[in-house]
Amino acid sequence: MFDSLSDKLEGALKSLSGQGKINELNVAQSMREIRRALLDADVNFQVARSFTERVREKALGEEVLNSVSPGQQMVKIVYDELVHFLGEEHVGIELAPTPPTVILVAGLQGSGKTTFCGKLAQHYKSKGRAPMLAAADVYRPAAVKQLSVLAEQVGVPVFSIMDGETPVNDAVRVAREGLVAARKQARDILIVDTAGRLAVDDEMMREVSNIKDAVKPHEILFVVDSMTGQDAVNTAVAFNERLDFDGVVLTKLDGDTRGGAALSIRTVVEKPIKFASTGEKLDALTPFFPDRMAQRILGMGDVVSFVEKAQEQFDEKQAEKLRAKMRSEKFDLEDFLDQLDKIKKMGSLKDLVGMIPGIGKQVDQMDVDDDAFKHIEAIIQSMTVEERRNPELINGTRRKRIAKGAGMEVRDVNQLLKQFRDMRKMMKTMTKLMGKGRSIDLGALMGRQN
Ligand SMILES: Nc1nc2c(ncn2[C@@H]2O[C@H](COP(=O)(O)OP(=O)(O)OP(=O)(O)O)[C@@H](O)[C@H]2O)c(=O)[nH]1
Ligand SMILES: [Mg+2]
Repeated sequence: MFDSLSDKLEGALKSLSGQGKINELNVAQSMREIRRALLDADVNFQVARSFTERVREKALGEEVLNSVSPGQQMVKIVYDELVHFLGEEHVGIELAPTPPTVILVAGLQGSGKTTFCGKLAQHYKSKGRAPMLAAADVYRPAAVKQLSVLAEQVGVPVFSIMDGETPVNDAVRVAREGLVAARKQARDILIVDTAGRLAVDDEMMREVSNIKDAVKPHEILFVVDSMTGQDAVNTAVAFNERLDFDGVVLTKLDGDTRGGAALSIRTVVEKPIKFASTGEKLDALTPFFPDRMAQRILGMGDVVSFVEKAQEQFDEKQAEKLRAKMRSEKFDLEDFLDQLDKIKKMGSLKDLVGMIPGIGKQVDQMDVDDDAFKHIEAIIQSMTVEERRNPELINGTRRKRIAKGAGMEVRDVNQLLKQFRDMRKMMKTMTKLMGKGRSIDLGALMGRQN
Protein backbone atom coordinates (compact mmCIF):
# COMPACT_ATOMS: atom_id res chain seq x y z
CA MET A 1 0.00 0.00 0.00
CA PHE A 2 1.31 3.45 -0.98
CA ASP A 3 4.74 2.01 -1.68
CA SER A 4 5.94 4.70 -4.02
CA LEU A 5 4.74 7.54 -1.79
CA SER A 6 6.40 5.90 1.21
CA ASP A 7 9.67 5.55 -0.67
CA LYS A 8 9.65 9.11 -1.87
CA LEU A 9 8.79 10.58 1.51
CA GLU A 10 11.48 8.50 3.08
CA GLY A 11 13.92 9.76 0.47
CA ALA A 12 12.94 13.37 1.11
CA LEU A 13 13.45 12.89 4.83
CA LYS A 14 16.73 11.03 4.46
CA SER A 15 18.30 14.01 2.78
CA LEU A 16 17.89 15.84 6.09
CA SER A 17 19.20 13.10 8.28
CA GLY A 18 22.87 13.84 7.73
CA GLN A 19 22.39 17.50 8.54
CA GLY A 20 23.39 18.97 11.87
CA LYS A 21 20.44 21.27 12.26
CA ILE A 22 17.16 22.13 10.66
CA ASN A 23 17.52 25.44 8.82
CA GLU A 24 15.75 27.45 6.13
CA LEU A 25 17.90 26.01 3.41
CA ASN A 26 17.66 22.29 4.04
CA VAL A 27 13.99 22.59 5.00
CA ALA A 28 13.21 24.29 1.70
CA GLN A 29 14.99 21.48 -0.09
CA SER A 30 13.09 18.70 1.66
CA MET A 31 9.80 20.59 1.30
CA ARG A 32 10.28 20.56 -2.46
CA GLU A 33 10.88 16.83 -2.35
CA ILE A 34 7.91 16.17 -0.09
CA ARG A 35 5.65 18.26 -2.30
CA ARG A 36 6.78 16.36 -5.37
CA ALA A 37 6.21 13.05 -3.59
CA LEU A 38 2.67 14.09 -2.75
CA LEU A 39 1.88 15.33 -6.24
CA ASP A 40 3.28 12.13 -7.73
CA ALA A 41 0.96 10.22 -5.43
CA ASP A 42 -1.91 12.17 -6.99
CA VAL A 43 -2.58 14.25 -3.92
CA ASN A 44 -4.72 17.28 -4.68
CA PHE A 45 -2.57 20.28 -5.61
CA GLN A 46 -3.89 22.57 -2.89
CA VAL A 47 -3.71 19.85 -0.29
CA ALA A 48 -0.08 19.17 -1.18
CA ARG A 49 0.71 22.86 -0.89
CA SER A 50 -0.94 23.34 2.45
CA PHE A 51 0.65 20.12 3.70
CA THR A 52 4.18 21.26 2.93
CA GLU A 53 3.46 24.77 4.20
CA ARG A 54 2.38 23.39 7.57
CA VAL A 55 5.37 21.08 7.77
CA ARG A 56 7.72 23.93 6.91
CA GLU A 57 6.28 26.21 9.57
CA LYS A 58 6.48 23.54 12.20
CA ALA A 59 9.99 22.54 11.25
CA LEU A 60 11.29 26.06 11.52
CA GLY A 61 9.17 27.03 14.49
CA GLU A 62 9.47 24.00 16.68
CA GLU A 63 11.95 23.85 19.47
CA VAL A 64 14.77 21.56 18.49
CA LEU A 65 14.70 18.44 20.59
CA ASN A 66 18.22 17.67 21.54
CA SER A 67 17.78 14.01 22.21
CA VAL A 68 16.87 13.23 18.60
CA SER A 69 18.42 14.14 15.29
CA PRO A 70 16.88 16.82 13.04
CA GLY A 71 16.05 14.13 10.50
CA GLN A 72 14.20 12.13 13.10
CA GLN A 73 12.34 15.18 14.30
CA MET A 74 11.32 15.97 10.74
CA VAL A 75 9.94 12.45 10.34
CA LYS A 76 7.76 13.09 13.35
CA ILE A 77 6.55 16.44 12.00
CA VAL A 78 5.63 14.88 8.66
CA TYR A 79 3.94 12.02 10.46
CA ASP A 80 1.87 14.41 12.58
CA GLU A 81 0.76 16.25 9.47
CA LEU A 82 -0.19 13.01 7.75
CA VAL A 83 -2.34 12.18 10.75
CA HIS A 84 -3.83 15.67 10.59
CA PHE A 85 -4.67 15.42 6.90
CA LEU A 86 -6.14 11.97 7.34
CA GLY A 87 -8.46 13.33 10.00
CA GLU A 88 -6.71 13.13 13.41
CA GLU A 89 -9.20 10.91 15.22
CA HIS A 90 -11.06 7.79 14.25
CA VAL A 91 -14.73 8.53 13.66
CA GLY A 92 -17.09 5.59 13.83
CA ILE A 93 -20.74 5.13 13.02
CA GLU A 94 -23.06 6.15 15.79
CA LEU A 95 -25.91 3.72 16.19
CA ALA A 96 -29.39 5.18 16.58
CA PRO A 97 -30.84 5.23 20.10
CA THR A 98 -33.98 3.62 18.70
CA PRO A 99 -33.16 0.80 16.31
CA PRO A 100 -32.94 0.07 13.50
CA THR A 101 -30.03 2.30 12.52
CA VAL A 102 -30.38 2.92 8.80
CA ILE A 103 -27.13 3.09 6.81
CA LEU A 104 -27.35 4.20 3.20
CA VAL A 105 -24.45 3.22 0.96
CA ALA A 106 -23.78 5.25 -2.20
CA GLY A 107 -21.03 5.63 -4.77
CA LEU A 108 -20.03 5.18 -8.39
CA GLN A 109 -20.36 1.93 -10.29
CA GLY A 110 -17.79 -0.66 -9.36
CA SER A 111 -16.51 1.33 -6.38
CA GLY A 112 -17.22 -1.59 -4.06
CA LYS A 113 -20.59 -0.67 -2.54
CA THR A 114 -22.18 -4.10 -2.59
CA THR A 115 -19.05 -5.80 -1.30
CA PHE A 116 -18.84 -3.18 1.44
CA CYS A 117 -22.48 -3.76 2.45
CA GLY A 118 -21.65 -7.43 2.99
CA LYS A 119 -18.51 -6.58 4.94
CA LEU A 120 -20.33 -4.08 7.11
CA ALA A 121 -23.03 -6.63 7.88
CA GLN A 122 -20.30 -9.06 8.87
CA HIS A 123 -18.61 -6.38 10.97
CA TYR A 124 -21.79 -5.75 12.95
CA LYS A 125 -22.76 -9.36 13.19
CA SER A 126 -19.43 -10.21 14.73
CA LYS A 127 -20.17 -7.54 17.32
CA GLY A 128 -23.38 -9.25 18.28
CA ARG A 129 -25.67 -6.99 16.26
CA ALA A 130 -28.52 -8.11 14.01
CA PRO A 131 -28.06 -6.38 10.65
CA MET A 132 -30.26 -6.72 7.58
CA LEU A 133 -29.40 -5.85 4.00
CA ALA A 134 -31.72 -4.12 1.53
CA ALA A 135 -31.16 -4.54 -2.22
CA ALA A 136 -32.03 -1.12 -3.59
CA ASP A 137 -29.91 -1.62 -6.71
CA VAL A 138 -32.89 -2.61 -8.81
CA TYR A 139 -31.47 -2.35 -12.29
CA ARG A 140 -29.73 -5.68 -12.63
CA PRO A 141 -30.93 -9.05 -11.34
CA ALA A 142 -27.26 -9.83 -10.81
CA ALA A 143 -26.98 -7.01 -8.28
CA VAL A 144 -29.66 -8.50 -6.05
CA LYS A 145 -28.11 -11.91 -6.49
CA GLN A 146 -24.68 -10.61 -5.49
CA LEU A 147 -26.05 -9.06 -2.31
CA SER A 148 -28.02 -12.22 -1.48
CA VAL A 149 -24.92 -14.37 -1.85
CA LEU A 150 -23.02 -12.09 0.51
CA ALA A 151 -25.93 -12.05 2.97
CA GLU A 152 -25.96 -15.82 2.99
CA GLN A 153 -22.23 -15.99 3.61
CA VAL A 154 -22.56 -13.63 6.53
CA GLY A 155 -25.75 -15.28 7.75
CA VAL A 156 -28.04 -12.24 7.71
CA PRO A 157 -31.39 -11.65 5.94
CA VAL A 158 -31.64 -9.62 2.75
CA PHE A 159 -34.68 -7.63 1.70
CA SER A 160 -35.63 -7.33 -1.97
CA ILE A 161 -38.81 -6.99 -4.03
CA MET A 162 -38.85 -9.32 -7.01
CA ASP A 163 -41.17 -9.90 -9.90
CA GLY A 164 -40.14 -13.45 -10.69
CA GLU A 165 -36.45 -13.20 -11.55
CA THR A 166 -36.49 -9.45 -12.08
CA PRO A 167 -36.19 -6.84 -9.34
CA VAL A 168 -39.14 -4.45 -9.20
CA ASN A 169 -37.93 -1.11 -10.52
CA ASP A 170 -38.47 0.99 -7.42
CA ALA A 171 -35.44 1.61 -5.26
CA VAL A 172 -37.28 3.92 -2.86
CA ARG A 173 -39.91 1.28 -2.23
CA VAL A 174 -37.22 -1.32 -1.46
CA ALA A 175 -35.67 0.99 1.09
CA ARG A 176 -38.98 1.96 2.67
CA GLU A 177 -40.37 -1.56 2.88
CA GLY A 178 -36.98 -2.86 3.90
CA LEU A 179 -37.14 -0.59 6.91
CA VAL A 180 -40.58 -1.89 7.83
CA ALA A 181 -39.33 -5.47 7.48
CA ALA A 182 -36.28 -4.73 9.62
CA ARG A 183 -38.48 -3.34 12.38
CA LYS A 184 -40.80 -6.32 12.20
CA GLN A 185 -37.95 -8.79 12.35
CA ALA A 186 -36.25 -6.87 15.17
CA ARG A 187 -33.12 -6.26 13.11
CA ASP A 188 -31.19 -3.39 14.70
CA ILE A 189 -29.27 -2.22 11.63
CA LEU A 190 -30.48 -1.82 8.06
CA ILE A 191 -27.83 -1.46 5.37
CA VAL A 192 -29.18 -0.18 2.04
CA ASP A 193 -27.16 -1.00 -1.09
CA THR A 194 -27.80 1.31 -4.04
CA ALA A 195 -27.08 1.38 -7.78
CA GLY A 196 -24.01 3.14 -9.08
CA ARG A 197 -23.37 4.87 -12.39
CA LEU A 198 -20.17 5.18 -14.36
CA ALA A 199 -19.98 8.89 -13.65
CA VAL A 200 -21.86 11.34 -11.49
CA ASP A 201 -25.22 11.73 -13.18
CA ASP A 202 -28.36 13.44 -12.19
CA GLU A 203 -30.64 10.45 -12.31
CA MET A 204 -28.51 8.43 -9.90
CA MET A 205 -28.21 11.37 -7.55
CA ARG A 206 -31.94 11.94 -7.64
CA GLU A 207 -32.62 8.32 -6.83
CA VAL A 208 -30.26 8.25 -3.86
CA SER A 209 -31.67 11.57 -2.64
CA ASN A 210 -35.17 10.15 -2.86
CA ILE A 211 -34.12 7.14 -0.80
CA LYS A 212 -32.57 9.53 1.68
CA ASP A 213 -35.81 11.50 1.96
CA ALA A 214 -37.90 8.35 2.26
CA VAL A 215 -36.05 6.52 5.01
CA LYS A 216 -34.07 9.31 6.68
CA PRO A 217 -30.89 7.29 7.13
CA HIS A 218 -28.86 7.85 10.29
CA GLU A 219 -25.73 7.43 8.30
CA ILE A 220 -24.91 7.96 4.64
CA LEU A 221 -21.63 6.44 3.55
CA PHE A 222 -19.92 7.37 0.33
CA VAL A 223 -17.89 4.49 -1.09
CA VAL A 224 -14.95 5.37 -3.28
CA ASP A 225 -12.29 3.40 -5.10
CA SER A 226 -8.96 4.71 -3.83
CA MET A 227 -7.28 3.71 -7.09
CA THR A 228 -9.06 6.54 -8.89
CA GLY A 229 -6.96 9.26 -7.26
CA GLN A 230 -8.04 12.82 -8.09
CA ASP A 231 -11.27 11.57 -9.63
CA ALA A 232 -12.20 10.09 -6.29
CA VAL A 233 -11.94 13.53 -4.76
CA ASN A 234 -14.05 15.15 -7.47
CA THR A 235 -16.73 12.48 -7.17
CA ALA A 236 -16.73 12.87 -3.40
CA VAL A 237 -17.32 16.60 -3.77
CA ALA A 238 -20.25 16.00 -6.14
CA PHE A 239 -21.86 13.37 -3.92
CA ASN A 240 -21.40 15.47 -0.85
CA GLU A 241 -23.04 18.52 -2.41
CA ARG A 242 -26.04 16.44 -3.22
CA LEU A 243 -26.26 14.06 -0.28
CA ASP A 244 -24.32 15.71 2.53
CA PHE A 245 -22.97 12.30 3.50
CA ASP A 246 -21.54 11.42 6.90
CA GLY A 247 -18.46 9.47 6.04
CA VAL A 248 -16.23 7.99 3.39
CA VAL A 249 -15.35 4.36 2.77
CA LEU A 250 -12.07 3.95 0.92
CA THR A 251 -11.92 0.70 -1.02
CA LYS A 252 -9.22 -1.22 -2.84
CA LEU A 253 -6.44 -0.02 -0.60
CA ASP A 254 -4.90 -3.43 -1.22
CA GLY A 255 -4.19 -2.49 -4.82
CA ASP A 256 -1.34 -0.31 -6.01
CA THR A 257 -3.13 2.90 -5.14
CA ARG A 258 -0.86 5.90 -4.94
CA GLY A 259 -2.56 7.32 -1.90
CA GLY A 260 -3.76 10.62 -3.36
CA ALA A 261 -7.43 9.96 -2.61
CA ALA A 262 -6.76 8.95 0.96
CA LEU A 263 -4.73 12.05 1.65
CA SER A 264 -6.90 14.60 -0.13
CA ILE A 265 -10.48 13.56 0.47
CA ARG A 266 -10.71 14.44 4.12
CA THR A 267 -9.36 17.94 3.63
CA VAL A 268 -11.30 18.71 0.47
CA VAL A 269 -14.67 17.32 1.55
CA GLU A 270 -14.31 17.80 5.30
CA LYS A 271 -15.94 14.47 6.05
CA PRO A 272 -14.17 11.68 7.92
CA ILE A 273 -12.94 8.50 6.34
CA LYS A 274 -14.67 5.84 8.42
CA PHE A 275 -13.68 2.53 6.90
CA ALA A 276 -10.91 1.17 4.73
CA SER A 277 -11.43 -1.85 2.57
CA THR A 278 -8.43 -3.94 1.64
CA GLY A 279 -9.64 -6.90 -0.36
CA GLU A 280 -12.53 -8.79 -1.84
CA LYS A 281 -13.11 -11.10 1.11
CA LEU A 282 -15.71 -10.36 3.75
CA ASP A 283 -13.24 -9.78 6.52
CA ALA A 284 -11.14 -7.31 4.52
CA LEU A 285 -12.59 -4.26 6.22
CA THR A 286 -11.03 -2.11 8.92
CA PRO A 287 -12.28 0.92 10.77
CA PHE A 288 -10.13 3.81 9.60
CA PHE A 289 -7.58 5.19 12.05
CA PRO A 290 -5.63 8.21 10.78
CA ASP A 291 -2.58 7.45 12.93
CA ARG A 292 -2.29 3.86 11.78
CA MET A 293 -2.66 4.91 8.17
CA ALA A 294 -0.01 7.60 8.58
CA GLN A 295 2.35 5.01 9.99
CA ARG A 296 1.79 2.82 6.99
CA ILE A 297 2.31 5.67 4.56
CA LEU A 298 5.48 6.85 6.19
CA GLY A 299 6.77 3.38 6.88
CA MET A 300 9.02 4.80 9.57
CA GLY A 301 6.97 3.91 12.60
CA ASP A 302 10.05 3.09 14.61
CA VAL A 303 11.46 6.59 14.24
CA VAL A 304 8.12 8.16 15.06
CA SER A 305 7.71 6.26 18.29
CA PHE A 306 11.32 6.92 19.16
CA VAL A 307 10.77 10.67 18.87
CA GLU A 308 7.48 10.44 20.73
CA LYS A 309 9.13 8.67 23.61
CA ALA A 310 11.96 11.17 23.63
CA GLN A 311 9.43 13.99 23.67
CA GLU A 312 7.68 12.41 26.62
CA GLN A 313 10.79 11.81 28.64
CA PHE A 314 13.00 14.77 27.99
CA ASP A 315 12.13 18.10 29.33
CA GLU A 316 14.22 20.60 27.41
CA LYS A 317 14.76 22.90 30.40
CA GLN A 318 16.04 20.04 32.46
CA ALA A 319 18.20 18.96 29.58
CA GLU A 320 19.78 22.41 29.39
CA LYS A 321 20.57 22.29 33.12
CA LEU A 322 22.09 18.90 32.60
CA ARG A 323 24.23 20.14 29.75
CA ALA A 324 25.48 22.98 31.92
CA LYS A 325 26.42 20.47 34.58
CA MET A 326 28.19 18.31 32.05
CA ARG A 327 30.15 21.25 30.76
CA SER A 328 31.37 22.17 34.19
CA GLU A 329 32.06 18.61 35.28
CA LYS A 330 29.35 18.94 37.94
CA PHE A 331 27.41 16.03 36.52
CA ASP A 332 27.20 13.63 39.44
CA LEU A 333 26.01 10.12 40.13
CA GLU A 334 22.55 11.42 41.11
CA ASP A 335 22.16 12.92 37.65
CA PHE A 336 23.48 9.74 36.20
CA LEU A 337 20.91 7.66 38.07
CA ASP A 338 18.20 10.02 36.92
CA GLN A 339 19.27 9.65 33.30
CA LEU A 340 19.34 5.88 33.62
CA ASP A 341 15.82 6.03 34.95
CA LYS A 342 14.65 8.10 31.98
CA ILE A 343 16.26 5.78 29.51
CA LYS A 344 14.63 2.84 31.25
CA LYS A 345 11.23 4.51 31.09
CA MET A 346 11.61 4.79 27.33
CA GLY A 347 11.51 1.02 27.12
CA SER A 348 13.94 -1.81 27.28
CA LEU A 349 17.40 -1.00 26.09
CA LYS A 350 17.02 -3.52 23.35
CA ASP A 351 13.83 -1.90 22.09
CA LEU A 352 15.47 1.48 22.13
CA VAL A 353 18.50 0.34 20.22
CA GLY A 354 16.16 -1.37 17.78
CA MET A 355 14.45 1.93 17.07
CA ILE A 356 17.60 3.58 15.87
CA PRO A 357 17.11 3.85 12.12
CA GLY A 358 19.18 1.36 10.22
CA ILE A 359 19.49 -1.05 13.12
CA GLY A 360 16.00 -2.49 13.30
CA LYS A 361 15.97 -6.23 13.31
CA GLN A 362 19.70 -6.62 13.70
CA VAL A 363 19.17 -5.88 17.36
CA ASP A 364 18.04 -9.45 17.83
CA GLN A 365 21.53 -10.65 17.15
CA MET A 366 23.11 -8.01 19.32
CA ASP A 367 24.09 -8.47 22.89
CA VAL A 368 22.15 -5.69 24.55
CA ASP A 369 22.00 -6.31 28.23
CA ASP A 370 19.23 -4.68 30.22
CA ASP A 371 20.78 -6.11 33.35
CA ALA A 372 23.85 -3.96 32.90
CA PHE A 373 21.68 -1.09 34.08
CA LYS A 374 20.51 -2.94 37.15
CA HIS A 375 24.04 -3.48 38.44
CA ILE A 376 24.98 0.14 37.96
CA GLU A 377 21.79 1.23 39.66
CA ALA A 378 22.29 -1.11 42.57
CA ILE A 379 25.75 0.27 43.20
CA ILE A 380 24.70 3.90 42.99
CA GLN A 381 21.70 3.23 45.17
CA SER A 382 23.78 1.84 47.98
CA MET A 383 25.74 5.08 48.18
CA THR A 384 24.67 7.96 50.37
CA VAL A 385 23.33 11.08 48.67
CA GLU A 386 26.47 12.90 49.71
CA GLU A 387 28.59 10.24 48.03
CA ARG A 388 26.56 10.40 44.87
CA ARG A 389 27.14 14.11 44.66
CA ASN A 390 30.85 13.81 45.44
CA PRO A 391 32.07 10.41 44.33
CA GLU A 392 35.65 11.55 45.08
CA LEU A 393 34.83 11.20 48.78
CA ILE A 394 34.32 7.45 48.57
CA ASN A 395 37.23 5.72 50.29
CA GLY A 396 38.27 2.10 50.53
CA THR A 397 36.06 1.19 53.50
CA ARG A 398 33.03 2.80 51.94
CA ARG A 399 33.68 0.98 48.68
CA LYS A 400 33.52 -2.30 50.52
CA ARG A 401 30.25 -1.35 52.21
CA ILE A 402 28.74 -0.13 48.96
CA ALA A 403 29.72 -3.33 47.16
CA LYS A 404 28.21 -5.40 49.95
CA GLY A 405 25.00 -3.36 49.91
CA ALA A 406 24.65 -3.83 46.18
CA GLY A 407 25.54 -7.51 46.27
CA MET A 408 28.56 -6.84 44.08
CA GLU A 409 32.34 -7.02 44.35
CA VAL A 410 34.58 -4.13 45.33
CA ARG A 411 36.15 -4.23 41.91
CA ASP A 412 32.71 -3.59 40.36
CA VAL A 413 32.41 -0.46 42.45
CA ASN A 414 35.94 0.58 41.52
CA GLN A 415 35.21 0.00 37.90
CA LEU A 416 32.00 2.03 37.99
CA LEU A 417 33.71 4.94 39.72
CA LYS A 418 36.53 4.89 37.22
CA GLN A 419 34.14 4.71 34.31
CA PHE A 420 32.16 7.56 35.74
CA ARG A 421 35.27 9.71 36.08
CA ASP A 422 36.24 8.98 32.48
CA MET A 423 32.74 9.60 31.29
CA ARG A 424 32.54 12.92 33.03
CA LYS A 425 35.73 14.05 31.36
CA MET A 426 34.48 12.90 28.03
CA MET A 427 31.16 14.64 28.52
CA LYS A 428 32.89 17.88 29.27
CA THR A 429 34.92 17.66 26.10
CA MET A 430 31.97 16.61 24.04
CA THR A 431 29.56 19.23 25.27
CA LYS A 432 32.20 21.84 24.56
CA LEU A 433 32.78 20.43 21.11
CA MET A 434 29.14 20.29 20.26
CA GLY A 435 28.18 23.62 21.74
CA LYS A 436 24.63 24.14 22.82
CA GLY A 437 22.98 22.37 19.95
CA ARG A 438 23.05 18.71 20.77
CA SER A 439 23.17 16.57 23.86
CA ILE A 440 25.11 13.50 24.68
CA ASP A 441 23.84 10.15 23.63
CA LEU A 442 24.11 8.50 27.03
CA GLY A 443 23.26 5.09 25.73
CA ALA A 444 26.06 5.15 23.22
CA LEU A 445 28.47 6.50 25.81
CA MET A 446 27.69 3.72 28.19
CA GLY A 447 28.02 1.17 25.46
CA ARG A 448 31.50 2.38 24.82
CA GLN A 449 32.38 2.29 28.48
CA ASN A 450 31.35 -1.30 28.96
N1 LIG B 1 -9.11 -5.78 -4.37
C1 LIG B 1 -10.26 -5.31 -3.93
N2 LIG B 1 -11.36 -5.50 -4.63
C2 LIG B 1 -12.52 -5.00 -4.18
C3 LIG B 1 -12.60 -4.30 -2.95
N3 LIG B 1 -13.88 -3.94 -2.76
C4 LIG B 1 -14.56 -4.40 -3.83
N4 LIG B 1 -13.76 -5.05 -4.68
C5 LIG B 1 -14.08 -5.66 -5.97
O1 LIG B 1 -14.49 -4.65 -6.85
C6 LIG B 1 -15.51 -5.12 -7.72
C7 LIG B 1 -16.74 -4.23 -7.62
O2 LIG B 1 -17.29 -4.36 -6.33
P1 LIG B 1 -18.82 -4.20 -6.02
O3 LIG B 1 -19.00 -4.35 -4.59
O4 LIG B 1 -19.63 -5.08 -6.91
O5 LIG B 1 -19.02 -2.70 -6.47
P2 LIG B 1 -20.36 -1.86 -6.56
O6 LIG B 1 -20.01 -0.48 -6.16
O7 LIG B 1 -21.43 -2.52 -5.82
O8 LIG B 1 -20.64 -1.88 -8.11
P3 LIG B 1 -22.03 -1.62 -8.85
O9 LIG B 1 -23.07 -2.32 -8.08
O10 LIG B 1 -21.83 -2.14 -10.21
O11 LIG B 1 -22.23 -0.13 -8.85
C8 LIG B 1 -15.78 -6.55 -7.31
O12 LIG B 1 -15.07 -7.40 -8.14
C9 LIG B 1 -15.24 -6.62 -5.89
O13 LIG B 1 -14.82 -7.92 -5.55
C10 LIG B 1 -11.38 -4.10 -2.21
O14 LIG B 1 -11.34 -3.49 -1.15
N5 LIG B 1 -10.25 -4.63 -2.74
MG1 LIG C 1 -23.30 -3.14 -6.35
